[in-house]
Amino acid sequence: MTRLKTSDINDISSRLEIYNQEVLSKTGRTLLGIACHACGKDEIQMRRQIESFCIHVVPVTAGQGIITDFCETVTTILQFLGFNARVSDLPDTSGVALAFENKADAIMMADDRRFVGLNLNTRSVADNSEVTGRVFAAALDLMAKGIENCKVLVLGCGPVGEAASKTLLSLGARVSLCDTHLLSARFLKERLSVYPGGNKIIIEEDINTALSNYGYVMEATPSVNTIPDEFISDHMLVTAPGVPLGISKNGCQILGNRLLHDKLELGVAGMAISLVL
Ligand code: PYL
Repeated sequence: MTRLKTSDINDISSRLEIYNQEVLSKTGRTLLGIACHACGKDEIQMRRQIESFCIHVVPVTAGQGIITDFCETVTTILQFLGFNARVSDLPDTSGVALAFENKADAIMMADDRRFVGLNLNTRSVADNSEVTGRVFAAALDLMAKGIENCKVLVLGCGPVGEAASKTLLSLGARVSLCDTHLLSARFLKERLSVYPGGNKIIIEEDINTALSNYGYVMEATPSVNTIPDEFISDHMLVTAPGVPLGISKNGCQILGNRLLHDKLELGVAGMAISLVL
């Protein structure tokens, strides 16, 4: 997993309204709407519940330590969605204890391995990688106005690509996998074979050849330039949860409204909604 830098996230809070409108124009739903779509929850009902849902975002000093603006940005995204969210006054163990003592409904926190949401009442865990794959797959379904029976190329067979593939299969898409490590693609195909449609998964061994044959792409790799400009076709739709973005600035210009990418917003929205019963 790529560790975010402050420079990756320090403009998110100030651009949330603009980004929400951008997401709405690309998918027909807002950040909240996509998160609800991904979690199979009713948006109207969620709006009623989230105002009283208290989330403490707890800084974690372990490992490489705190990323300046990370907890503040997560909290601002949650508040934008309507949650009663705050950054904990204390980090680590003390912050977790404070959340329980203040009867918070949930905690969000991240070390160098995992970024999770924890529902303190139900004990449910929302993992950022899993949820991010799910919400970006849901977003692709919305952008495509229904992904059922469509061929989708999933680039990157890590935790995000795996979650995205499971969601795409559940939506009836025809999933193909591609990874620089062929074994990763083979192992994921094996794990997905138990899901409906999983036994029809194709492994694409050459990404550039593959890109010319797919109109729908999920870019879930931690690499840059995964999708070279010359392989972007004029009807391609791309959702890209991968950090850093695997498409060049020029590639982003070419794709325009046909590309959806962010580094925290959709994943945080999906985590929070998945924590609310
Ligand atoms: C959650 C992000 C998405 C991509 N990479 C993940 C990452 O950067 N993880 C590390 C997060 C560390 C947060 C730090 C803090 O400020 O509390 N422990």
